Amino acid sequence: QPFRPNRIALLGAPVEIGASQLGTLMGPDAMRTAGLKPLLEELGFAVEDHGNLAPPKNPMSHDAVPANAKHYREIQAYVQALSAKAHVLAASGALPIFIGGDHSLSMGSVNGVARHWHAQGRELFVLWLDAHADYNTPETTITGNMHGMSAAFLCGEPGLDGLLGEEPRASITTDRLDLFGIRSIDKLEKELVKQRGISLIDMRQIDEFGVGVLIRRVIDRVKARNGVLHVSLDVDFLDPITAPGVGTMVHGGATYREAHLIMEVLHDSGLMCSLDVVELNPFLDERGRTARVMVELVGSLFGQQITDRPTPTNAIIPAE
Ligand code: EXY
Ligand code: MN
Ligand code: MN
Ligand code: MN
Repeated sequence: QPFRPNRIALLGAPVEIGASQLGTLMGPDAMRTAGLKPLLEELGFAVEDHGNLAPPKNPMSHDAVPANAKHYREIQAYVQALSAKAHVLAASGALPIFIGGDHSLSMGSVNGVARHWHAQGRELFVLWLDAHADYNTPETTITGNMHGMSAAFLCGEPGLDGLLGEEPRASITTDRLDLFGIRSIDKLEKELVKQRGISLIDMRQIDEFGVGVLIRRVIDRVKARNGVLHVSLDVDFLDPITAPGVGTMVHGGATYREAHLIMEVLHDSGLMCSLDVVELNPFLDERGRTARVMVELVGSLFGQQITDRPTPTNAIIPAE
């Protein structure tokens, strides 16, 4: 059954050390400046802004620092605090929007949300809208940047086993992750994704079949298992022409309309239970243009539209 709360909980997670290029620290406030809260209120939601998460200075940690995971201790503090907070927000019945901050934050946000929904007996699926698979582990990574390891961690891959400390690890199974918009993947990462049989939609499939057909397939899979959907939206999913304010630019991304269509169809589905908007880097942005685009996309995800929907489900969808 659809999940349509009328309350939204905003939480900034201004982490930037999971990436090489600093600046996502300013992401949450840029989204606020771009008018996120009033736009959601205009759409009829009660919006609680919980400010920006400040992680504890010295986290409880008994594990050894793994090799090839840069700034592990600081990210560990963030992820543990964020997982706990995400669990509380999800349990409050509001729809949490986690504003980054680099993509390492999703190891905390998704874990906390998954803990809540799995306790409700619902399977949490994750739609990873990104130019990258973020499926590296400390063993496979080339850069050591933890924002490239988030999806792998969430699927229970080894190498960061002590990251959550006392926080229970609510891994999702690999058949509940949809990598969507991929156009940059590392050699070992690609082998691991293939070996796990993870659903990966790359830009070529988007060009050949169109996002409308492909996003409906993701929705049908979630619906078929009465699941709920966490959307993890990385700014670099979009083409750099549309979204230049990002540290890991890759040419040939989703157009402004392709991104909006995905949001609009997701809105119609009523499956979304939580959202990350990550990797917005105001330091690299052009007069707030990217922050504004991301706020507009969130508007489409929460029901901003010209004519009432949903499109009749008899829309033509090719066989699997
Ligand atoms: N695959 C590269 C790495 O692991 O460092 C690039 C990852 C970019 C991650 C950004 C958040 O999507
Ligand atoms: Mn990412
Ligand atoms: Mn990315
Ligand atoms: Mn295209």
